[in-house]
Amino acid sequence: AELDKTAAVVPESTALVPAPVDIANKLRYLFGRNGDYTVADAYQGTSWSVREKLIDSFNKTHEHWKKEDPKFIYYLSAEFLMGRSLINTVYNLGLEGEYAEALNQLGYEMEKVADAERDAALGNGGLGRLAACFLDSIATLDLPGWGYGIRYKYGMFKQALKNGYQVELPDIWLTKGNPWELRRDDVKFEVGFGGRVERRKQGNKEVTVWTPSEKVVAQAYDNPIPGFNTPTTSNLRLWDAVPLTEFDLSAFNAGDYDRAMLERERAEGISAVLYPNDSTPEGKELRLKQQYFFVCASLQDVLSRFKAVHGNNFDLLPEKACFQLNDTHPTIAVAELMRLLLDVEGLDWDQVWTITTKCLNYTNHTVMPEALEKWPVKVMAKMLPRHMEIIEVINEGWTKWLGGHLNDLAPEERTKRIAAMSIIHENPWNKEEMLVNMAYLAVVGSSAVNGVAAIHSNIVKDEIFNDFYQIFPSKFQNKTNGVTPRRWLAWCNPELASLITGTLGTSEWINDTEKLAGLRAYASDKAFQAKWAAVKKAKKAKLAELIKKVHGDEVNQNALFDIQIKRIHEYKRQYLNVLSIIWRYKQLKKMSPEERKKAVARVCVIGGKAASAYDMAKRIIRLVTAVGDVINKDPETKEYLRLYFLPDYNVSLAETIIPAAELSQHISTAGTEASGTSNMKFQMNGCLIIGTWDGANIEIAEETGIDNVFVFGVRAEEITQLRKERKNFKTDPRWDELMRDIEGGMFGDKDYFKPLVDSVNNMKVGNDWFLLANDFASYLKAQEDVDACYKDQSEWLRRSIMYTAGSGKFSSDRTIREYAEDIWHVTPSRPTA
Ligand code: GLG
Repeated sequence: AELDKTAAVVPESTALVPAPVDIANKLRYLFGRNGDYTVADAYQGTSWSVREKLIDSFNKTHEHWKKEDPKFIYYLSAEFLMGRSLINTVYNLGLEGEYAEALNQLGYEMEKVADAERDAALGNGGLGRLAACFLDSIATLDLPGWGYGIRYKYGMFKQALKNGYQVELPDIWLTKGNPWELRRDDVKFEVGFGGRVERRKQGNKEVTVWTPSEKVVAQAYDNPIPGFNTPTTSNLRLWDAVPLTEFDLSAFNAGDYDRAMLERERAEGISAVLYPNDSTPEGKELRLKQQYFFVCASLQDVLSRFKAVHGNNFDLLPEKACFQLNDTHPTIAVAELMRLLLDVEGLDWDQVWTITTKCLNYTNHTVMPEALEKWPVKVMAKMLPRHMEIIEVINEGWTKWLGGHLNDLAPEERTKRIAAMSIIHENPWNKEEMLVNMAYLAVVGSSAVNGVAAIHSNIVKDEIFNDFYQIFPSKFQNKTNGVTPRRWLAWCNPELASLITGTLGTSEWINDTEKLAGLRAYASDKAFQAKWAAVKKAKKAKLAELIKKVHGDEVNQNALFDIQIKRIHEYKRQYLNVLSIIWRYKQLKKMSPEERKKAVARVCVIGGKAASAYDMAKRIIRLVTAVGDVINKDPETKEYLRLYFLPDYNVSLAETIIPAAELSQHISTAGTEASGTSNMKFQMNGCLIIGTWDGANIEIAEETGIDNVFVFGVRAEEITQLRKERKNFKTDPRWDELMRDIEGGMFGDKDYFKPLVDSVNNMKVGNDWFLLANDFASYLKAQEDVDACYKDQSEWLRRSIMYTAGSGKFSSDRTIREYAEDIWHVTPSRPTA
């Protein structure tokens, strides 16, 4: 008999079940719980309930895109630092009222429940968080686009303090299940490594066959990304590495159980851990393996969808797909797309090169020379023999073309220039070794290359890739970073958001941050300033609560909350901040009790992780905690100055700290911080900035009004010269005094701090590469200006309002619109609600 199919039709959505009932249902049937819930249960029940609404929206969006077949942008990134999802999903989908009410009925508060979620920390810092903000904007702007990356089993390590030193603990984030992902058992691809390459005759054609010696399977997991104020829900597809067959039966039959298990471990090892290094790449083979693993799976996935619609009409590919390489990590995509089209699809070299370069674009995120990845030819030839061949052919063509193009140059000069621009070159430290320069491969293989702030993009053009820029000036662009105003203002600071909405008479600023400029009209309005101050006060109370929880100390909530949170790195100069805190402490000590009462009180907070192998950064953390131990206990001064290191800085901690900050520090040596993105988050939340003329600080100052920002220090153009002259630089007597204090053991741990002192003070050892001494005096002066301004609360509040008002440019919606128009050429495609 005919089956009655109508019986199996799913209703439009699960919206018909009231949320409290649905949450209880989820807890009963997914977790076997009947009442008596913990907060963790409430989180699980709520998330699994919200997940269904998210999937409804996801399915609708993808049905729509399938029908429309628009051009897609694929954001290839080794890192996506997503943080928590519950609040973001509920708010982006507009379900906050319904779920807050549901939780209330069950006896819970949304904020507490949300706190039970673990961060998805599949990224190190700015680069990974930028990718996450970009996905939010891509979905919000209805752009057909996906992220592609790796589903690390262990994300960024958890940082704990032991006696003031950093210790790293594994981030076991998936043990309680992950309601925000969807395993796609029907989406998996084989990825090979090693083996040999042969030419075979096929009819009258010669074909290349790569037979890998090792194969694993990439298993897809989809992470739906809800846009705000739109029915669009996009996708982040992450790959998990699994063995080819659950058990290698031949091994198993032979009784070789161990071998089968080893096979499994080796496969799973590929997606096991995120490399915890910021900026500097870890030159390990496993890292190259990870890069190839996710790039190979992602490209196969895109091509298989393309072929299902367009067959073998690959000339159409650049009109249907483009890829953004997030730093050099996914650069092997140049060779992999070539390989798939040449060897698997059988196209010709010239056609394939044209298609490949039309599809790919590259973003550079750092000027740190050690972060421009280079892989030894030997390593690449062994792991990816076919790719190495392809890169050699690309390079032959490239250098030959260069020879012709540069034929005005004198022969000797020309040879030199070609060698300098060759994708494959000698290792300058080891002439025996040849390297593949991934950044050069990315530049040659892409349509567009961009930096992430105006100053950085100029450095990209004028320094890092200047030879290339001279030949292809139009390839180079700037795309100043941005951050999502949803997570970083509206959702993490609802009090400020509602004040803004009430004042502007509309919440449209959440989608159109340029509207925040309307706040300028209120900047000097005393009544408005009072409301603004009240919000900041409430947020400061929350941070004070957190400090109490972590350190057990009550802090003066009327003090200026002064924050520096970011990865610990010498170029970011947390050390300089600590020096100024020590100086402040010493001045307070010299004052009479009466004088002290007139001083501006400060609560200083520093947070950030040091790469596990970055010795100097770990010493900096210890210096922070050691100085804090002395200052925070001093009965004479502790009302006026505190210093706390907040461990395990991550996305959700940032969501608590940033709204509470009054002053934030972005004090990298000019020309070293490509952009910075936390500076934008602080700005949105009305936090004043003390900073160098570096990265996006410059554009932030321009938008806020330069006089409202505490700018100090030397300029990027001066750095090279100052470095040459640093040996003869006459240091400030205050600097000398502080060096003697640390060296003399004022904060204990003398020997441990010696290398730190030497790195900036002993010209035979560290050379003070990041020029702390050069900026020291002007930094102290800027800090005095901060104090003076804080004493005039009305002026301080005026500036604070001007920051938020000037933050419109730094929405990632603006950034993504620029990418979409200037680089990707993708246009919005919105499903009907
Ligand atoms: C980099 C840079 C940051 C930049 C971020 C995003 O160090 O200055 O803001 O990328 O472009 N490696 C990074 O985190």
